[in-house]
Amino acid sequence: MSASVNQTDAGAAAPAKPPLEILLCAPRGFCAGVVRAIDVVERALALYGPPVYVRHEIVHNKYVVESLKRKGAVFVAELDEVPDGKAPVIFSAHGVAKTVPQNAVARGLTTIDATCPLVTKVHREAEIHHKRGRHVLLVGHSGHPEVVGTMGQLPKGSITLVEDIEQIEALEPETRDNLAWVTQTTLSVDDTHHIVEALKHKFPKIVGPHKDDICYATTNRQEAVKQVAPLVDALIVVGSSNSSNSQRLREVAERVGCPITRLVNRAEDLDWEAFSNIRRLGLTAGASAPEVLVEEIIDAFATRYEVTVDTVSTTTEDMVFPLPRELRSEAAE
Ligand code: 10D
Ligand code: SF4
Repeated sequence: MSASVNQTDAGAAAPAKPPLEILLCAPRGFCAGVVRAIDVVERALALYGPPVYVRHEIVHNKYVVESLKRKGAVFVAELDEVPDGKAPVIFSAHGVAKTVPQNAVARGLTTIDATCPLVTKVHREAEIHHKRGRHVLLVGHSGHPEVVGTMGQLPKGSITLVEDIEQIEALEPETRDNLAWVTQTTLSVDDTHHIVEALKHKFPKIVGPHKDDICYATTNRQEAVKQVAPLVDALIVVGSSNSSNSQRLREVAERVGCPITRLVNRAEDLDWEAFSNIRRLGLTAGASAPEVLVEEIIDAFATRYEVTVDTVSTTTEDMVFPLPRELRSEAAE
């Protein structure tokens, strides 16, 4: 009797995986403000011991927030959820209205401010305009915590939110001659340019920053996506859905004509159907998304494709922000 072997199982090579070229955008992922904000929570945990309270997600990333929760951070929406006592409360990277630290101090709470210095810079700009008697127009997205924080630097009625170009036509501030504009830091560079041009056209005497208040990280990540998106069949942005800068990256890719664009938290959120016929994939990450999640996405594609990875770099970054004084090692010792 001849030995029978199942020819399909033994000897046959696994079906070849289709090739996939991944173009990694650089810069991508963590910015200096996010690194600093996460460090603030970790150092506060080391210094005070858990729990430390954090008002609002320290940065808009689910993975980051969950990891810090496991280390003892307690995230709250408002100060009234923080119990009286010695545990500190940290303000998120997006910044807070003036009333927030005032209320915390009135309650005797220990506060640590993780607001990104580039957001604080916008707060100070708004304040200076107000002191010089100017009404301020803030270009930004309604309800975003950074917008709430910036508006909350000035007394009610001294600052008006401008969300889009359509709104400008109907805009009738009390004064036309004494106006200033500032912006949220994580907007679309192109949309903001058009909005600011329209403001200058309608109010020729309006004053503002040299270009805008969009930060270096937002600008650089959008520029890298602009370079990569026209070259690929699909582009994935790693980031959470409430992250403004991450949403803008997906939008930029879509606007330059990339046929498939997705904002995903993690590999488990990929809808594989959408990526079934692609040969080239663009990959980037929002300013609050950790690199480990980019690697996770690459690994997930590597189980289905023969993956090669190339980086397209449009600029390099070396920005570092020092920790708040009270957490620097010399102060902590
Ligand atoms: O939503 P977002 O882009 O403003 O914030 P995210 O936490 O995703 O990224 C960091 C940006 C900050 C803190 C705003 F400047
Ligand atoms: Fe700061 Fe820009 Fe990062 Fe926001 S995105 S935390 S403004 S560096």
